[in-house]
Amino acid sequence: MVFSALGKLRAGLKKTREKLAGGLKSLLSMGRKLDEDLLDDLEEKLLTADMGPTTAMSVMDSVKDAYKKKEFEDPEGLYEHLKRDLASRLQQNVTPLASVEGGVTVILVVGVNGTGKTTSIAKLTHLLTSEGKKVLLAACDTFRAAAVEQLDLWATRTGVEIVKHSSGADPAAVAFDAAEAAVARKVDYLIVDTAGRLHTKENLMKELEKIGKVLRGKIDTAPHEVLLVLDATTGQNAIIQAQAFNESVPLTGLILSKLDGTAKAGVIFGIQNEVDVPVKFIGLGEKQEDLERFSAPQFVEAMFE
Ligand SMILES: Nc1nc2c(ncn2[C@@H]2O[C@H](COP(=O)(O)OP(=O)(O)O)[C@@H](O)[C@H]2O)c(=O)[nH]1
Ligand SMILES: [Mg+2]
Repeated sequence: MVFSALGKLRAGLKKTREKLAGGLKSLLSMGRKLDEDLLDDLEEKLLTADMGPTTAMSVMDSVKDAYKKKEFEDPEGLYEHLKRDLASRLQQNVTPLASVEGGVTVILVVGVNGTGKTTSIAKLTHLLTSEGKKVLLAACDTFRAAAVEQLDLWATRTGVEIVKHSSGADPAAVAFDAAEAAVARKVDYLIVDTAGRLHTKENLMKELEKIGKVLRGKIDTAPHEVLLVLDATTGQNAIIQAQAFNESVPLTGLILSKLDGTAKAGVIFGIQNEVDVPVKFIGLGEKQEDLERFSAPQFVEAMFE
């Protein structure tokens, strides 16, 4: 059976749908009266959801405001209001993946170790090559021995070339060779894997700046995208990581990974409410086919219907 994109998303979001949407629905459709008591219960429910307290309180402000203005008259109307409110928080600044006309588009992929950077690069490579784009990979995570090998394996599987040095090499030197090769081979996309050591923020920043500078030496508008990978299963930690990275690296987009099977996908509302960077891709598994371009209306449909 072929899974449609929405079917796969629906399957991935099943646990969140049951927990978040199901929880709200059962609270708001028990034939209860629409009163302050119900609003208190709703607030309690939202505060324990993965969107985080800041976003939960902001949603409650919107609900209370609409309640005062009598914008809905029963719990079902309140549920519809909630759905619209949450959906609207996902639709800000949505921009497609950068694409440099007639040149190389450079994508820098950053994030904490284990969030899914390398796997997401493989999935993005598959998505772009299946659309006829020529992709080159740069193994700039030289910090861990297995990292270069892992990306190399994905290059073979996805049928693209890779620029790599041995592990322990200077990431900027890899970036230099990769940028040169990308221009010479006229690729459409150069995707750069990086190390993720957030606990030494200064070092990480310096390294990413150095990689950026070296890339610009060959491709003067690079990087065109800086994508941060966030692991949805870490819940509110993902919000904290997005804030921390966004303070030190100018991010252009987010990849929310591991949405398959987690009950914590509600974290996306917190991420988009508290960090002004759009989710561009979502990861729904470990295989190269398991990445989708983010669509807020589809996501909301899969989450609530
Ligand atoms: N279930 C699931 N696992 C994922 C997803 N993305 C990555 N992983 C797994 O998460 C682990 C860490 O991924 P990796 O790409 O090595 O992370 P990195 O350290 O950031 O490069 C691996 O076991 C991946 O297979 C996803 O969307 N869904
Ligand atoms: Mg990696």
